[in-house]
Amino acid sequence: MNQAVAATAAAASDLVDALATCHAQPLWDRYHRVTRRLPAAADAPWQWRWTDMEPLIGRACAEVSMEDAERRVLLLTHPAFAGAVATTTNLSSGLQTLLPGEVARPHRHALQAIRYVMEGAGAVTSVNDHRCAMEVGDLVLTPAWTWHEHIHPGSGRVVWFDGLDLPLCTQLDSMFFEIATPGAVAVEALPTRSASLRSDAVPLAPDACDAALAGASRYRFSGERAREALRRAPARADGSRLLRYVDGVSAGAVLPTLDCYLMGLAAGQATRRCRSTSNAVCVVASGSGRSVVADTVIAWTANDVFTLPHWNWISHTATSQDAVIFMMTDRELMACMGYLREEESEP
Ligand code: 1HN
Repeated sequence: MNQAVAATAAAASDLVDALATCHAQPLWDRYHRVTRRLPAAADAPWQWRWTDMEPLIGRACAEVSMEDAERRVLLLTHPAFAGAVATTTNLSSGLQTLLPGEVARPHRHALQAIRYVMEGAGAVTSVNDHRCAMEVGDLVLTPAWTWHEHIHPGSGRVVWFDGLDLPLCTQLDSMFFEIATPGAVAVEALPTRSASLRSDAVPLAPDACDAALAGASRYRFSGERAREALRRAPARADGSRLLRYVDGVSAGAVLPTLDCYLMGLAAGQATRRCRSTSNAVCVVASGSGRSVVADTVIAWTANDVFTLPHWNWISHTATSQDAVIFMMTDRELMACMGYLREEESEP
């Protein structure tokens, strides 16, 4: 190093130190670290196999009573997030179980949540006192600040997938939580504002969209209707079919932060590779297959849960007939923020 360069470097470091005493930093020496050229998800794609989780659900039912648990949920927490309740960026999820006769008392929170039923029937989620039946394949919405309670007057265990925007809400420090007291007043959720269109997906409205914007029909999508709509949906160029669950009024995403889809795959035909700045958690509704996520291959079967972290090239292939995947994404959130970027590779 010549003398002039050394003097400049010393002055620069002196300036950095002086800035630091005032809790300031130079942008010029760290510009490319601050403005990265590409997203790089912290989490690798991950899978929670039903064969691993099912025995743990059995143990939780035997060892944890609803007297001791606000909710009997096994949280699916990715190791990359160091113990935080996150399944992938912006999204958390869990497997919740209710036994016959049990009640998970009413509460409400700032979190937006969805419930996708994986096993059983006969349970009910009350959303602001509107009773939504829960059977395999049903989707129930519990929008931010709606009272919700889970009860099981039926028989047999009911297991469902809980999906929430917990990492986002935590990051924004916008969490509120309340337990219901008798006479608690309910506030119905506002319709969503739709930012992102999806011309390749068939929209699936809730069970009914009544004018008063209330009632269980607004918060529930029956699995039977979804399956039927998926069968009728036109196949895309790669043979797959895509349904988008939509808000009954806006026809946009079901919730401001959670955007849900049902995808049917044609056996043996790989879907077109695509990548997106949005993240997804997938629940295998039926069948089996494999998904290639960047360099990782995930072999999946019914009730497995796996993630599609953002900005990885993704393709799915069914190895059985009737392979259907439920997907919870943050696509609408990203679109609202102006951060949604999506690409498809040539076929
Ligand atoms: C929650 O309130 C429920 O209300 C389910 O059923 C899962 C995961 C994290 C935080 C709150 C529920 C949850 C949750």
